[in-house]
Amino acid sequence: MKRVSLTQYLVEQQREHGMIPGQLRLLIEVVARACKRIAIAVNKGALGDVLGSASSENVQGEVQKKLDIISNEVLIEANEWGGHLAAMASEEMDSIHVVPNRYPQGEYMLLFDPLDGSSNIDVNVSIGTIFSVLRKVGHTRGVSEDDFLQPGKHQAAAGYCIYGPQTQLVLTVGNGVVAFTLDRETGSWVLTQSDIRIPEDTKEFAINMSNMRHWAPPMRRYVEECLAGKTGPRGKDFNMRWVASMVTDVHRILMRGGIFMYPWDQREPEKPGKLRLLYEANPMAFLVEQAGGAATNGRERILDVVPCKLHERVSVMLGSRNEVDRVTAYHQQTE
Ligand code: AHM
Ligand code: MG
Repeated sequence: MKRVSLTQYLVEQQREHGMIPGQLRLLIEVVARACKRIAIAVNKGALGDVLGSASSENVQGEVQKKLDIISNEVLIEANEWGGHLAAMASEEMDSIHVVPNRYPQGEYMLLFDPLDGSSNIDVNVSIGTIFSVLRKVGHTRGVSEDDFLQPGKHQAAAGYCIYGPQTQLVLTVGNGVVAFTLDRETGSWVLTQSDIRIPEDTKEFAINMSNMRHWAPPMRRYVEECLAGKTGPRGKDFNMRWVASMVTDVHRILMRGGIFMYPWDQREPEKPGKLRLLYEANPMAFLVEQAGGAATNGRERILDVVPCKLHERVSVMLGSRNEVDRVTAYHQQTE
């Protein structure tokens, strides 16, 4: 089998489709390299003294795990000197990290959740790094938080790295979705899947069912109909999966279809949902759409949502198109 490396894939995309300017190619390669370092730390586990909590909280008031902090630092250190970035934003940082003056400023902005699914770190279940790339618009000098508040449809690239039985990088530059597997012996990312497609129909849903009594009526209706099985209105039996690592749950959907939902919950009525728009929902929505699926917040396409703040939250419904359309229609009917 001819092995295609990440570098070769990016060079060919640049040559054949003009999709990837040089700075963006460098950016993606640097992120992939940083993910390799995170994978090494994740794999060491207790042997590397990386498990457990640090004694700090992030801006969302969540206790940070040691690996959350390590992964955040790895991504920042790897990315700040290359000249491809103007600034970075992360789930683990209150405000943006502007590239220091001693380095040249590039035209891109990188957003990430350095280690998503933190609750799974200490129990040895798959976790991941999610990233999104935006271009700085306008030619004004400097960069501010406002530059990051762009709808997801403007992303130049997005992807995630999953630290599971295999370490894989799943990527879109707006020309379909591809996956690379890390070859540990050679240290290189090898293309293992191209043109990933999500089937339009599915019999599998993913949601944290323990919150069912707190959901809005359209959400309960959708899941109750799935649970009713063959003799219910859907006329088929559904299976359920919930890893509680968004990267892992979305990866499963990209590999074999399904619908993933993290809806609004009446316990915190002012919050639209748990997941963050800019570095969780947007990159996943871009990947899912590029694979032929759909992604909404129950009312509108996630990629159309115009953010008001950096750590904005959003309801998420994504995956197989016909199921996402159905649950979105249920929400729209009650407006
Ligand atoms: P995190 O960014 O703090 O890890 O939280 C996000 C995670 C997602 O990966 C996952 O889909 C969700 O939280 C799980 O939530 P719950 O614990 O309510 O099932
Ligand atoms: Mg997260």
